[in-house]
Amino acid sequence: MNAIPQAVTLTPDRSPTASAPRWTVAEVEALYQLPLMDLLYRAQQVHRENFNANEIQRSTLLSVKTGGCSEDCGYCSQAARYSTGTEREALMPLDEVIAAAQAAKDKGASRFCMGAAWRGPKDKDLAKVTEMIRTVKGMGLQTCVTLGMLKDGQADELKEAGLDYYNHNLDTDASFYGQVITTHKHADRIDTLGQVREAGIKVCSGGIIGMGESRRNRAALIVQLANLNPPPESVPINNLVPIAGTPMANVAPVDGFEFVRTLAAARITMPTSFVRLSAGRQEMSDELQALCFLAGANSIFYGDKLLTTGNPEADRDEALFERLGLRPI
Ligand code: SAM
Ligand code: DTB
Ligand code: SF4
Repeated sequence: MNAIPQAVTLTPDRSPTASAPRWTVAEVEALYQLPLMDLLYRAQQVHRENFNANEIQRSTLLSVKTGGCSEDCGYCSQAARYSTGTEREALMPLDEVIAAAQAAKDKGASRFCMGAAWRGPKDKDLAKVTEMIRTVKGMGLQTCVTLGMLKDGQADELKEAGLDYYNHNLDTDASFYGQVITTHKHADRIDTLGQVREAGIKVCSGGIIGMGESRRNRAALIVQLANLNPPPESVPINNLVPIAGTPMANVAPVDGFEFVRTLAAARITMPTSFVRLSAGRQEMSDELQALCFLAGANSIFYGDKLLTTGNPEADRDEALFERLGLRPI
């Protein structure tokens, strides 16, 4: 077998006695620079050491509070300041959440993720969300919420309600962040992740590819995620869904293989995390999705809608799983 070219050490010491492994941007850029076949081979090795490579986790999303957000995230259909056509809606009543969660469970999802277009939750809103979490958890689904930045004590309330995962994405490299979002900082996002971790909730955090960032920015995002101690249990990698009316409506799409490389880099640097092939899947061919799974993605959003944009129909995903011999977990 040919050795994989290694300009630099590609795997830091991850033995139990080693201090927390730290990846450098140079090391992750070196992964990106590998010939694709070598990179995929390496990602598969790491994947198979830690997971059954034929199993995929499925989470279903529901937007429980859509639109009207105060923040200026340049990619987002829900930011009030951009004319995207997304209507502002009130927090969804509990019975509608229950109906959606039941439908997701019936379709075979293992986790139900509820998203709200907030900078962060107000205490009176949080009380309603904790009720949703308690109810969905009681239906036998894992729970995840994404509510924006948390204030002191809010993570404990979520934990107490039975929350399994909190999603809060770093979104992009700290040095590119200011070109995407100005109304809050990358450091604010790290702070919220710390509060989530401290409360004993599992962390779901990833980012978006295709916002005009460089490969170095992509490598730096992966490093910032992988060097969280511990790394997030769940890492959603989104391919930008361009939204008319936002500043990113016309950004040139990233090459599909570059997206695959990003998933492989996430897999290699975060060996035991679930890496989720997230937004942008509807625009991908079945073959590109299969390459993403080969690169180590082992989770998807399942159901015909993300928050405000489309996702492949559950039946199309079922058929793809069948054709690839993939099993849900
Ligand atoms: N307001 C909360 C927040 O910002 O954390 C939760 C909802 S926000 C919509 C959740 C994540 O969805 C964002 O952090 C971003 O990574 C992803 N996202 C939003 N719009 C997207 C788009 N057009 N394309 C790809 N990913 C997107
Ligand atoms: C994540 O990383 N991606 C999901 C979820 N976490 C909340 C959201 C994707 C949103 C895509 C654009 C939309 O549907 O509005
Ligand atoms: Fe608001 Fe979240 Fe959209 Fe940013 S990503 S505008 S915080 S809903």
